[in-house]
Amino acid sequence: MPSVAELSQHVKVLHEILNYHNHRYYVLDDPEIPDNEYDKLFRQLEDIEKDYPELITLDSPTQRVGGKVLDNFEQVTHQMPMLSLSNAFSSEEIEEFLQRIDDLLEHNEFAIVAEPKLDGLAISLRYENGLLVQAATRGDGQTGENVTQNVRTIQSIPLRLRGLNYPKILEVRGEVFMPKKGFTKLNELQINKGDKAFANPRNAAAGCLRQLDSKIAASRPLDMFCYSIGVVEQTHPDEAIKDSHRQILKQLQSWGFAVSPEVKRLSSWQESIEYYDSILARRSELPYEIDGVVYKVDNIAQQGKAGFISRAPRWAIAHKFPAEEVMTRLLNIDVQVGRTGALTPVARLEPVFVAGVTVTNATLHNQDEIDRKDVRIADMVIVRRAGDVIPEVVKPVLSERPEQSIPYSMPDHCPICDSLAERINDEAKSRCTGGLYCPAQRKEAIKHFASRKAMDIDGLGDKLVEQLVDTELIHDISDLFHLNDIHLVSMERMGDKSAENLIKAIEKSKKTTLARFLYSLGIREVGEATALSLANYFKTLDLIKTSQSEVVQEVPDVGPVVGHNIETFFSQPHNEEVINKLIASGIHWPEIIAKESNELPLAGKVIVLTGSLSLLNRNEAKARLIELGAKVSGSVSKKTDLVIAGEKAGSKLKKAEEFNIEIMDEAGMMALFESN
Ligand code: D41
Repeated sequence: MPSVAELSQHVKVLHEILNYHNHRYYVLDDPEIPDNEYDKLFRQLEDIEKDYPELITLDSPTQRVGGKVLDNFEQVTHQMPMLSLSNAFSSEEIEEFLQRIDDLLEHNEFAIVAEPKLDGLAISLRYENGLLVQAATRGDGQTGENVTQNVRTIQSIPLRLRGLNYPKILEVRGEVFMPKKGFTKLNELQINKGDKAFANPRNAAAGCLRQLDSKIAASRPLDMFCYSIGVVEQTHPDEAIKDSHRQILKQLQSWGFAVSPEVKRLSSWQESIEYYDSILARRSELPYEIDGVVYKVDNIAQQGKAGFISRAPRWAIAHKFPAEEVMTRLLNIDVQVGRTGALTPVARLEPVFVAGVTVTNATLHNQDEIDRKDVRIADMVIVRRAGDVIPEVVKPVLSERPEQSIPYSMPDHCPICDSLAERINDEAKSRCTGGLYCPAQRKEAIKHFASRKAMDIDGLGDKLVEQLVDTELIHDISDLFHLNDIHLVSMERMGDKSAENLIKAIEKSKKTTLARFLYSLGIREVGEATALSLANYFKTLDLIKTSQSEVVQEVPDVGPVVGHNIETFFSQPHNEEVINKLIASGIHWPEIIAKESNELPLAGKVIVLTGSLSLLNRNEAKARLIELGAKVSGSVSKKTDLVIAGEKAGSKLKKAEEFNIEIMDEAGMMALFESN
């Protein structure tokens, strides 16, 4: 056990750290560490203060809710303070919350209303005689900043209340936020201008509200959902303001405010947990960032009965989601070599739990990205994983940067084969120039060749390919067909049975299609769809091999780059040799019978694909339609014969309806492919 003197020292250190981050977060709008890291430190201090109340000082960060206000904006004292929300991090804490309310309300029945917790900024709007006269940030709850000019530019906020039955004075409270799409666009603009990107939509929204030039603020996509009211002065006593939270929200909507579409009435703990789970499951689909859900007692009289503790109502609580941003150590940067020689820097991280999974690696993309973020080996970094998105390193925490740290540079030689690595034609990535001399590139080429959509060799996993190349049992893809079970059983984790199965799978893969074979060769930019178009157009490998780029470009969807790649690939003697060996070992495919184009089932039909498909990707669908004789067009016109509409189809589908064009869903398209 530490002594009280030691604890007192520790409390001082915590004050300093928390004050530093508080200032970054509240005053500068530029937090350095994720909220949950801050919360952890804050809880640590709270815990000590709970056990040793004598250590609580007036300047403790726990004794104030919020921070100082910058003096570039006029200060506004809230006539009615803006309360804060207590947080819960588990379903048990929600159970306790509901139990507490049940006690406070003396076991009378009560309803709970749930809504998502938007990750934006709380704000108060003041309307006098129906006109917006002032908008103020929450600040510390007592005093905020006058941001009226900027708020007036938010389209979803009424400058005059709709209808007539509004009070003489009305304060509306809610959350200002930046939708995800607008955020992405804004950051693209920032980067193109050479300005710093915002770390997340919340910071971007804060930056906009704090913008001294309201013209700049006007160009930025802010939005607001309202969730409560402050001061209300009635004109007539019979205009009674509504007596439940839900009625207030309805009333606010009628006055022209946006309210979350996810608001829901709940009647049990079970239902609140279901609500939490369902919103969490949809988190990444929602067009704005949320960091939890909020539960509130619906009835206003019951809210009054439950009362407050310090500055937070006892009738409301936020159930927070697991953090999407966490802090961890960047242990090292490894460089991976891809099939085409592209070098990709990969961050090796101290394992960290983020948004529900443990993350140990994150791509750093390329040198420019590393420079832009200035991430260095041994930095503490912020790692973000939103929804199913691949984890990414957001930025380093500069105040924790080790001394003597140096900027990171990608190696100028391939880390695997030591060939020169070059950046050509403004490409973002540098490439190993070793070609098939480079074992890494060969391994990737073989993995690609064997993959499901290529030759589909079952049982030839990545680890096995690596062993086979490392032990020099195989050198290129053609050697796969000379493997025997004696070779195979000498590999790690390879028994007689699996060796036998693999040999069978290799044998079976020899019977393939021209499209698969072309795809499996790994020609740059020749994906499945292009391979299928090439096969259907030329029908024989010989024709493809001998065609010049200009001829290849006659194939639908083949441009000069792909044309060039194909011509160059087949002009290399090494590739010619490998292909000959493959054919000699028995790879074959059925002849593609040349159908007269007007005999094809979709001959001459103009088809438009729209919306998102779930069973095929867009290019595959397109290639198969073309194969059946259709012309695939990008826009709907009177000449369109058929529109295939996937999920969330928008304006093209509408236009098709207007023009009375035949519409088919994805299932219909699949049935069409099936029957042909
Ligand atoms: O979406 C939110 N961030 C949100 C914040 C919400 N949906 N409801 C809230 N309700 C309140 C009370 C219960 C105090 C009226 C809040 C906040 N407060 C809040 N936001 C920032 C501090 C407090």
